[in-house]
Amino acid sequence: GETVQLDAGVIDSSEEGYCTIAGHKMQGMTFKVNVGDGAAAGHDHTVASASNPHVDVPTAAELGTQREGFSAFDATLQPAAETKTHKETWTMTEKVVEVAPGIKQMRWLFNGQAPGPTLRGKVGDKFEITIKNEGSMAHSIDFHAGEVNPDETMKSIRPGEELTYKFTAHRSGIWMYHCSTMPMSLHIANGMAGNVIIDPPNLKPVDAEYNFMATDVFLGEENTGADAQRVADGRFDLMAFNYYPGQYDAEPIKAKVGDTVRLWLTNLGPDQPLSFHVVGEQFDTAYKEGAYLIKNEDSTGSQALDLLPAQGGFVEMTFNEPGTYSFVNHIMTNAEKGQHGKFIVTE
Ligand SMILES: [Cu+2]
Repeated sequence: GETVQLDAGVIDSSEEGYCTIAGHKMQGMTFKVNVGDGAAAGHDHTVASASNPHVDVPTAAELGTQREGFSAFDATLQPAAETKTHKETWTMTEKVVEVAPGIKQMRWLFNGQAPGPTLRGKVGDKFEITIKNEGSMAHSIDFHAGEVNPDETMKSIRPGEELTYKFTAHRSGIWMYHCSTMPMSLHIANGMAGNVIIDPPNLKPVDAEYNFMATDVFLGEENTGADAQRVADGRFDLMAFNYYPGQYDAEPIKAKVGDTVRLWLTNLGPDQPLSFHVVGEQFDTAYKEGAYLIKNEDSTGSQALDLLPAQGGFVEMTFNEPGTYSFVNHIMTNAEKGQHGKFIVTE
């Protein structure tokens, strides 16, 4: 609420000014003093996000704004199918879709979606997934949930060709899969990854299960997709759960007081770490890479589950009071880039 006045004396050449509080200059709190022959100076919209040469990157305030017609990726997870052999056929395609508010670009897709379809089964189940390349470039697949000879099963498949990838789930856990055609970082960044859940024994019943995959978002040209050089340099523009920044702020997930929920998490990367936290909650059960960190057996709790790219786990918690509970990557700058969402809990 205060005002100060600065006497800068006579300014006889053009110069720039900015807020000296850390980070404010980067956020665009700058001005120019143009000294010339009296002609009006042009506007300068230079802000941090303009460092992407292709698009204006949405700001934290623009991400997650609720708007007409928006539909978030459905994070609801269904129980494992009652079958011992899971047979599916997936296409591999490329398609222009909205990847952030107001931004469309090419995505590379398993079965028309990013993240790709989730597979769920039990230890001992067999999986036979046929992938048909209906795209314009070579793709492939690598399921971490199985042990196979990579030379044959993970080979690149040319457009018009197909391959059936067979594996048996010998161990439980939540496993990443991804296109393994080079550069893998670019195929994953453009949408070609997902997860396979092999239920650990004796999972307790819960009121709802959700599936959140952490993903780095790279922007680029509409007709090509993520800027390959920026991906190679690790210069991500936004961050997301399930490939779209802020989508569960735009369309929050609903729950009831007393609900116990299980949140399955994988970090698809390609590069950034995840520290998953729910504001106002504590996890009474946390499972990471095949082991329980805590198991709702005494009064211990957990505040954040850390997952590096390709790691997975789950957390469980109970909503005891109505309210708005945000879930975030507690690497806060990544939350502010869109790795953030909300549960709205009502009576
Ligand atoms: Cu691919």
